[in-house]
Amino acid sequence: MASGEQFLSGEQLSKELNISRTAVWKRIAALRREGYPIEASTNKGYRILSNQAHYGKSGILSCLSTSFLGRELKYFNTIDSTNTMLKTLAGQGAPEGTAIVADAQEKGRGRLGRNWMSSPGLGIWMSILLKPDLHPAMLQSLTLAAAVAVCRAIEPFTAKTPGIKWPNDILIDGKKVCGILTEMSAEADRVLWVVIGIGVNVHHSPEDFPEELNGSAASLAMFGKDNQELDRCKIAAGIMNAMEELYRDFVKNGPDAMLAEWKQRSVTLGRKVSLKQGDKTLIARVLDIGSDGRLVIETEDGTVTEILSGEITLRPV
Ligand code: BTX
Repeated sequence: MASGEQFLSGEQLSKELNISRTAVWKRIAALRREGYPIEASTNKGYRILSNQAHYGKSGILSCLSTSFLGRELKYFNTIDSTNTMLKTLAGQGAPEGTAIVADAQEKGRGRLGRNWMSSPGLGIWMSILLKPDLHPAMLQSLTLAAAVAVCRAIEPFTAKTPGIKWPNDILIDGKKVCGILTEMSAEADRVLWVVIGIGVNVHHSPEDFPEELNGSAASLAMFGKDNQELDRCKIAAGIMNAMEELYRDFVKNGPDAMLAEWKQRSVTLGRKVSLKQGDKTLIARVLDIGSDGRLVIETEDGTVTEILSGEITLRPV
Protein backbone atom coordinates (compact mmCIF):
# COMPACT_ATOMS: atom_id res chain seq x y z
CA MET A 1 0.00 0.00 0.00
CA ALA A 2 1.07 3.58 -0.60
CA SER A 3 2.58 5.45 2.32
CA GLY A 4 3.31 9.11 2.98
CA GLU A 5 1.70 11.51 0.52
CA GLN A 6 0.62 8.99 -2.06
CA PHE A 7 -2.92 7.57 -2.31
CA LEU A 8 -3.94 4.45 -4.22
CA SER A 9 -7.49 4.27 -5.48
CA GLY A 10 -9.77 1.29 -4.80
CA GLU A 11 -9.79 0.66 -8.55
CA GLN A 12 -5.99 0.56 -8.79
CA LEU A 13 -5.80 -1.81 -5.82
CA SER A 14 -8.48 -4.07 -7.22
CA LYS A 15 -6.63 -4.28 -10.58
CA GLU A 16 -3.24 -4.84 -9.02
CA LEU A 17 -4.44 -7.50 -6.62
CA ASN A 18 -6.91 -8.96 -9.08
CA ILE A 19 -9.78 -8.86 -6.59
CA SER A 20 -13.12 -7.02 -6.60
CA ARG A 21 -13.58 -3.50 -5.19
CA THR A 22 -15.70 -5.00 -2.40
CA ALA A 23 -12.87 -7.41 -1.56
CA VAL A 24 -10.43 -4.45 -1.42
CA TRP A 25 -12.78 -2.64 0.93
CA LYS A 26 -13.12 -5.72 3.14
CA ARG A 27 -9.34 -6.19 3.35
CA ILE A 28 -8.79 -2.52 4.20
CA ALA A 29 -11.39 -2.85 6.96
CA ALA A 30 -9.63 -5.97 8.30
CA LEU A 31 -6.23 -4.20 8.30
CA ARG A 32 -7.76 -1.26 10.18
CA ARG A 33 -9.22 -3.66 12.75
CA GLU A 34 -5.69 -5.01 13.24
CA GLY A 35 -4.58 -1.47 14.02
CA TYR A 36 -3.01 -0.30 10.75
CA PRO A 37 -3.38 3.49 10.42
CA ILE A 38 -5.04 3.67 6.98
CA GLU A 39 -6.59 6.88 5.74
CA ALA A 40 -9.49 6.55 3.30
CA SER A 41 -10.58 9.43 1.04
CA THR A 42 -13.66 9.11 -1.18
CA ASN A 43 -11.97 10.84 -4.11
CA LYS A 44 -8.37 9.76 -3.78
CA GLY A 45 -8.46 6.25 -2.31
CA TYR A 46 -6.34 4.85 0.49
CA ARG A 47 -2.98 5.53 2.03
CA ILE A 48 -1.19 4.09 5.02
CA LEU A 49 -0.07 6.78 7.44
CA SER A 50 2.90 5.05 8.94
CA ASN A 51 5.49 2.61 7.69
CA GLN A 52 6.00 1.32 11.22
CA ALA A 53 5.86 -2.45 11.04
CA HIS A 54 2.64 -3.54 12.73
CA TYR A 55 2.71 -6.87 14.55
CA GLY A 56 -0.28 -8.92 13.51
CA LYS A 57 -1.65 -11.59 11.23
CA SER A 58 -1.41 -9.71 7.91
CA GLY A 59 2.13 -8.55 8.62
CA ILE A 60 3.29 -12.08 9.40
CA LEU A 61 1.47 -13.62 6.42
CA SER A 62 3.01 -11.05 4.08
CA CYS A 63 6.50 -12.29 5.07
CA LEU A 64 5.72 -16.03 4.85
CA SER A 65 7.15 -18.08 2.01
CA THR A 66 5.95 -21.47 3.27
CA SER A 67 3.52 -23.79 1.56
CA PHE A 68 1.77 -25.09 4.69
CA LEU A 69 3.44 -23.88 7.88
CA GLY A 70 1.67 -20.85 9.31
CA ARG A 71 -0.85 -20.65 6.48
CA GLU A 72 -3.60 -21.37 9.02
CA LEU A 73 -2.60 -18.58 11.38
CA LYS A 74 -4.40 -17.32 14.47
CA TYR A 75 -3.24 -14.11 16.10
CA PHE A 76 -4.20 -12.90 19.58
CA ASN A 77 -3.36 -9.72 21.44
CA THR A 78 -3.51 -11.68 24.69
CA ILE A 79 -3.85 -15.39 25.34
CA ASP A 80 -3.14 -17.66 28.31
CA SER A 81 -0.59 -19.77 26.41
CA THR A 82 -0.22 -20.37 22.67
CA ASN A 83 0.87 -23.96 23.39
CA THR A 84 -2.18 -24.67 25.56
CA MET A 85 -4.55 -23.34 22.92
CA LEU A 86 -2.84 -25.15 20.04
CA LYS A 87 -2.91 -28.44 21.95
CA THR A 88 -6.68 -28.02 22.28
CA LEU A 89 -7.00 -27.29 18.56
CA ALA A 90 -4.75 -30.27 17.73
CA GLY A 91 -7.05 -32.51 19.74
CA GLN A 92 -9.96 -31.17 17.67
CA GLY A 93 -8.20 -32.09 14.41
CA ALA A 94 -6.55 -28.79 13.36
CA PRO A 95 -4.47 -29.23 10.19
CA GLU A 96 -0.71 -29.62 10.16
CA GLY A 97 1.01 -26.25 9.99
CA THR A 98 -1.57 -24.41 12.09
CA ALA A 99 0.18 -21.66 14.03
CA ILE A 100 -0.80 -19.40 16.89
CA VAL A 101 0.97 -16.14 17.57
CA ALA A 102 0.23 -13.82 20.49
CA ASP A 103 1.47 -10.41 21.52
CA ALA A 104 1.23 -11.38 25.19
CA GLN A 105 0.74 -14.56 27.22
CA GLU A 106 -0.77 -14.51 30.69
CA LYS A 107 0.31 -18.04 31.50
CA GLY A 108 3.32 -18.60 29.22
CA ARG A 109 4.83 -21.97 30.05
CA GLY A 110 8.40 -23.26 30.15
CA ARG A 111 9.44 -26.87 30.68
CA LEU A 112 8.65 -28.83 33.84
CA GLY A 113 5.85 -26.49 34.87
CA ARG A 114 8.09 -23.41 34.88
CA ASN A 115 6.86 -19.98 33.81
CA TRP A 116 7.83 -18.17 30.66
CA MET A 117 7.68 -14.40 30.90
CA SER A 118 5.74 -13.17 27.86
CA SER A 119 5.04 -9.45 28.23
CA PRO A 120 3.10 -7.49 25.59
CA GLY A 121 4.93 -5.67 22.81
CA LEU A 122 8.30 -7.22 23.56
CA GLY A 123 8.61 -10.67 22.07
CA ILE A 124 7.45 -13.42 19.76
CA TRP A 125 5.30 -15.99 21.53
CA MET A 126 4.17 -18.60 19.05
CA SER A 127 3.31 -22.27 18.59
CA ILE A 128 3.20 -24.45 15.51
CA LEU A 129 1.49 -27.76 14.91
CA LEU A 130 3.23 -30.63 13.10
CA LYS A 131 2.05 -34.16 12.42
CA PRO A 132 5.20 -36.02 11.48
CA ASP A 133 5.20 -39.66 10.54
CA LEU A 134 7.84 -40.41 13.16
CA HIS A 135 8.52 -42.71 16.08
CA PRO A 136 8.06 -40.82 19.38
CA ALA A 137 11.73 -41.48 20.21
CA MET A 138 12.74 -39.14 17.37
CA LEU A 139 10.81 -36.24 18.76
CA GLN A 140 13.65 -34.68 20.67
CA SER A 141 15.41 -34.05 17.37
CA LEU A 142 12.42 -32.02 16.13
CA THR A 143 13.05 -29.66 19.05
CA LEU A 144 16.64 -29.43 17.85
CA ALA A 145 15.36 -28.55 14.36
CA ALA A 146 13.26 -25.76 15.85
CA ALA A 147 16.34 -24.36 17.59
CA VAL A 148 18.22 -24.37 14.27
CA ALA A 149 15.26 -22.61 12.60
CA VAL A 150 15.26 -19.88 15.26
CA CYS A 151 19.02 -19.34 14.86
CA ARG A 152 18.68 -19.01 11.08
CA ALA A 153 15.86 -16.50 11.48
CA ILE A 154 17.37 -14.27 14.17
CA GLU A 155 20.99 -14.29 13.00
CA PRO A 156 20.52 -11.56 10.34
CA PHE A 157 19.25 -9.22 13.06
CA THR A 158 21.96 -9.62 15.68
CA ALA A 159 25.49 -8.29 15.93
CA LYS A 160 26.62 -11.44 17.80
CA THR A 161 26.04 -14.98 16.63
CA PRO A 162 23.36 -16.94 18.52
CA GLY A 163 24.29 -20.40 19.80
CA ILE A 164 22.27 -23.41 20.92
CA LYS A 165 22.54 -24.80 24.43
CA TRP A 166 21.19 -28.33 24.60
CA PRO A 167 18.41 -29.07 24.35
CA ASN A 168 16.36 -26.00 23.67
CA ASP A 169 17.87 -22.68 24.66
CA ILE A 170 19.18 -20.10 22.23
CA LEU A 171 21.88 -18.01 23.86
CA ILE A 172 23.65 -14.86 22.81
CA ASP A 173 26.74 -14.04 24.82
CA GLY A 174 25.70 -16.73 27.29
CA LYS A 175 22.24 -15.26 27.89
CA LYS A 176 18.93 -16.85 26.98
CA VAL A 177 17.08 -15.02 24.18
CA CYS A 178 14.79 -17.91 23.24
CA GLY A 179 13.23 -20.99 24.80
CA ILE A 180 11.42 -23.86 23.10
CA LEU A 181 8.76 -26.11 24.60
CA THR A 182 7.74 -29.22 22.66
CA GLU A 183 4.60 -31.11 23.64
CA MET A 184 3.08 -34.09 21.88
CA SER A 185 0.42 -36.70 21.71
CA ALA A 186 1.58 -40.16 20.66
CA GLU A 187 0.66 -43.81 20.49
CA ALA A 188 3.26 -46.45 21.42
CA ASP A 189 5.11 -46.25 18.10
CA ARG A 190 3.56 -43.28 16.32
CA VAL A 191 3.42 -39.58 16.89
CA LEU A 192 -0.08 -38.13 16.47
CA TRP A 193 0.83 -34.47 16.73
CA VAL A 194 3.53 -32.19 18.06
CA VAL A 195 3.13 -28.64 19.26
CA ILE A 196 6.36 -26.65 19.21
CA GLY A 197 6.18 -23.50 21.31
CA ILE A 198 8.80 -20.85 20.68
CA GLY A 199 9.41 -17.75 22.79
CA VAL A 200 11.87 -15.13 21.54
CA ASN A 201 12.75 -12.01 23.52
CA VAL A 202 12.92 -9.22 20.95
CA HIS A 203 12.56 -5.65 22.22
CA HIS A 204 13.36 -6.00 25.95
CA SER A 205 15.78 -3.65 27.59
CA PRO A 206 17.56 -5.09 30.65
CA GLU A 207 15.03 -3.37 32.95
CA ASP A 208 12.17 -5.28 31.31
CA PHE A 209 13.38 -8.50 32.94
CA PRO A 210 12.60 -9.21 36.58
CA GLU A 211 15.57 -9.21 38.91
CA GLU A 212 15.86 -12.99 39.04
CA LEU A 213 16.38 -13.11 35.25
CA ASN A 214 18.83 -10.24 35.09
CA GLY A 215 22.10 -11.81 34.11
CA SER A 216 20.55 -14.93 32.55
CA ALA A 217 18.04 -13.50 30.03
CA ALA A 218 18.53 -11.12 27.13
CA SER A 219 16.73 -9.89 24.03
CA LEU A 220 17.66 -9.44 20.38
CA ALA A 221 17.52 -5.65 20.87
CA MET A 222 20.32 -5.92 23.43
CA PHE A 223 22.52 -7.36 20.66
CA GLY A 224 20.92 -5.52 17.73
CA LYS A 225 22.74 -4.60 14.55
CA ASP A 226 22.99 -0.90 13.74
CA ASN A 227 20.28 0.22 11.30
CA GLN A 228 18.59 -3.18 11.42
CA GLU A 229 14.98 -2.75 12.50
CA LEU A 230 13.70 -5.62 14.64
CA ASP A 231 10.47 -6.40 12.86
CA ARG A 232 8.59 -9.12 14.77
CA CYS A 233 6.51 -9.99 11.68
CA LYS A 234 9.64 -10.71 9.65
CA ILE A 235 11.28 -12.68 12.45
CA ALA A 236 8.19 -14.76 13.30
CA ALA A 237 7.64 -15.55 9.61
CA GLY A 238 11.38 -16.20 9.21
CA ILE A 239 11.22 -18.86 11.92
CA MET A 240 8.30 -20.57 10.16
CA ASN A 241 10.02 -20.33 6.75
CA ALA A 242 13.19 -21.91 8.12
CA MET A 243 11.26 -24.52 10.10
CA GLU A 244 9.28 -25.71 7.09
CA GLU A 245 12.48 -26.15 5.09
CA LEU A 246 14.23 -28.05 7.90
CA TYR A 247 11.15 -30.15 8.65
CA ARG A 248 10.64 -31.22 5.04
CA ASP A 249 14.24 -32.31 4.76
CA PHE A 250 14.08 -34.04 8.15
CA VAL A 251 11.00 -36.07 7.21
CA LYS A 252 12.32 -36.94 3.74
CA ASN A 253 16.02 -37.54 4.36
CA GLY A 254 16.36 -38.00 8.10
CA PRO A 255 17.97 -35.72 10.68
CA ASP A 256 21.64 -35.79 9.49
CA ALA A 257 21.77 -32.43 7.68
CA MET A 258 19.88 -30.68 10.46
CA LEU A 259 22.12 -32.26 13.09
CA ALA A 260 25.24 -31.15 11.25
CA GLU A 261 23.95 -27.57 11.39
CA TRP A 262 22.90 -27.99 15.02
CA LYS A 263 26.42 -29.16 15.89
CA GLN A 264 27.93 -26.22 14.11
CA ARG A 265 25.67 -23.83 16.04
CA SER A 266 26.01 -25.64 19.36
CA VAL A 267 27.66 -23.96 22.33
CA THR A 268 27.43 -27.26 24.23
CA LEU A 269 29.59 -29.72 22.28
CA GLY A 270 33.08 -30.17 23.65
CA ARG A 271 32.21 -28.17 26.77
CA LYS A 272 32.46 -29.14 30.40
CA VAL A 273 29.00 -28.99 31.95
CA SER A 274 27.16 -29.56 35.21
CA LEU A 275 24.22 -31.83 34.63
CA LYS A 276 21.27 -31.78 36.99
CA GLN A 277 19.13 -34.90 37.02
CA GLY A 278 16.56 -34.90 39.79
CA ASP A 279 18.51 -33.94 42.91
CA LYS A 280 21.86 -35.27 41.58
CA THR A 281 24.45 -33.05 39.87
CA LEU A 282 27.20 -34.55 37.69
CA ILE A 283 30.20 -32.90 36.08
CA ALA A 284 30.76 -34.13 32.54
CA ARG A 285 32.26 -33.31 29.17
CA VAL A 286 29.90 -33.24 26.18
CA LEU A 287 31.17 -35.52 23.42
CA ASP A 288 28.43 -35.61 20.81
CA ILE A 289 24.73 -35.59 20.02
CA GLY A 290 22.88 -38.68 18.78
CA SER A 291 20.47 -38.68 15.83
CA ASP A 292 17.59 -38.97 18.33
CA GLY A 293 18.74 -35.82 20.12
CA ARG A 294 20.41 -37.57 23.07
CA LEU A 295 23.50 -35.92 24.44
CA VAL A 296 26.58 -38.15 24.68
CA ILE A 297 28.60 -37.25 27.75
CA GLU A 298 31.67 -38.51 29.57
CA THR A 299 31.53 -38.18 33.32
CA GLU A 300 34.62 -37.50 35.45
CA ASP A 301 35.21 -41.22 36.11
CA GLY A 302 35.44 -41.86 32.35
CA THR A 303 31.97 -43.39 31.91
CA VAL A 304 30.30 -42.51 28.60
CA THR A 305 26.49 -42.25 28.75
CA GLU A 306 23.65 -40.79 26.74
CA ILE A 307 21.09 -38.49 28.29
CA LEU A 308 17.71 -37.56 26.91
CA SER A 309 16.63 -34.98 29.43
CA GLY A 310 17.99 -32.89 32.24
CA GLU A 311 19.29 -29.42 32.90
CA ILE A 312 22.83 -28.52 31.99
CA THR A 313 24.91 -25.53 33.00
CA LEU A 314 27.94 -24.62 30.94
CA ARG A 315 31.06 -24.42 33.09
CA PRO A 316 33.63 -21.72 32.42
CA VAL A 317 36.09 -22.66 29.67
P1 BTX B 1 12.60 -23.51 30.29
O1 BTX B 1 11.96 -24.33 31.35
O2 BTX B 1 13.88 -23.97 29.68
O3 BTX B 1 12.83 -22.03 30.78
C1 BTX B 1 12.04 -21.44 31.77
C2 BTX B 1 12.95 -20.68 32.70
O4 BTX B 1 13.60 -19.62 31.97
C3 BTX B 1 12.18 -20.00 33.83
O5 BTX B 1 12.13 -20.80 34.97
C4 BTX B 1 12.98 -18.71 34.05
O6 BTX B 1 14.08 -18.96 34.90
C5 BTX B 1 13.53 -18.40 32.68
N1 BTX B 1 12.67 -17.48 31.91
C6 BTX B 1 11.35 -17.22 32.02
N2 BTX B 1 10.94 -16.36 31.10
C7 BTX B 1 12.02 -16.04 30.35
C8 BTX B 1 12.24 -15.21 29.24
N3 BTX B 1 11.26 -14.51 28.66
N4 BTX B 1 13.50 -15.12 28.76
C9 BTX B 1 14.52 -15.83 29.30
N5 BTX B 1 14.37 -16.63 30.35
C10 BTX B 1 13.14 -16.76 30.88
C11 BTX B 1 11.77 -22.77 27.95
O7 BTX B 1 11.50 -23.39 29.15
C12 BTX B 1 10.58 -22.92 27.03
C13 BTX B 1 9.83 -21.64 26.84
C14 BTX B 1 8.79 -21.74 25.77
C15 BTX B 1 7.95 -20.51 25.67
C16 BTX B 1 7.01 -20.56 24.53
S1 BTX B 1 6.27 -19.02 24.22
C17 BTX B 1 5.12 -19.72 23.18
C18 BTX B 1 4.74 -21.06 23.75
N6 BTX B 1 3.60 -20.97 24.64
C19 BTX B 1 3.95 -21.27 25.91
O8 BTX B 1 3.17 -21.26 26.89
N7 BTX B 1 5.26 -21.60 25.95
C20 BTX B 1 5.86 -21.55 24.65
